[in-house]
Amino acid sequence: MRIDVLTIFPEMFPAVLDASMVGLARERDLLDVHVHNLRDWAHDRHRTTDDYPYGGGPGMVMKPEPLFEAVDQIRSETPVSGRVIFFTPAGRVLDQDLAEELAREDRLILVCGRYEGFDERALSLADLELSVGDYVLTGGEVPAMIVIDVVARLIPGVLGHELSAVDESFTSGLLEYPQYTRPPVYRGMEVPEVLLSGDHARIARWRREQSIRKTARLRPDLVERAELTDDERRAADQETSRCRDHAEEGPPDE
Ligand code: 4GY
Repeated sequence: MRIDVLTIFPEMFPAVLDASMVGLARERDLLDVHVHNLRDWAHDRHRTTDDYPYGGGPGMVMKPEPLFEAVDQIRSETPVSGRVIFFTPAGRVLDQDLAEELAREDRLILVCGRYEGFDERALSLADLELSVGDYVLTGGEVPAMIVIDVVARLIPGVLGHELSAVDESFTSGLLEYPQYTRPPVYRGMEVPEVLLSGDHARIARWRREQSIRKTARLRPDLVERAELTDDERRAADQETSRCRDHAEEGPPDE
């Protein structure tokens, strides 16, 4: 996959691109990332990419011309034009399903804004307006890094992908079960006996149940959409109502 990034802060990217699985995917030529400085498409000697908002108001707005010209040129560099993504809190919220869809693309063009936002006309360049969550950041660079990170680990051939992808689809839409490593007892806290038993069928059943209960407790919204058997659904409902009861009971008296 090829990813192009358009930003006025290209220096923010090397640490994320060089480390860990993203670095490995690039070393193995499974991922090719090009970071471009939007100021290279500015029209004046100060390399200006922002301007005052029409109608007044605080802050500055990203000028449309450098964005249009940069996207046009970057798109023309390869035969596949690629999906253009603008980062904004007003966009579709990223989740694992959308990440898997993006990981199947040959090419992505990630556009990072700054200041108070984009000239509305520039947004017509976007195939997708994307949000990484319901909060406001200072720019689209961290969201772009999130997209690079989330797709890198889904590209087939990136270390560990095959194995963990199987596990993820198995637990489809549930939180991960609790994990333990040595030592078997730490500060009085014991590793659950089942994990030391060597009984793989029992371990698999325990992990599945833990995933369901944990998800019901912490993310009841995810349990509603998860694929569960009738028995599992009952266990989840039991856990959800148990938590609700505790919440309604309020803090314990003295
Ligand atoms: N949340 N998800 C987000 C964001 C900052 C002004 C446009 C988000 O994706 N982007 O908060 N972005 C703004 C800052 C220009 C981007």
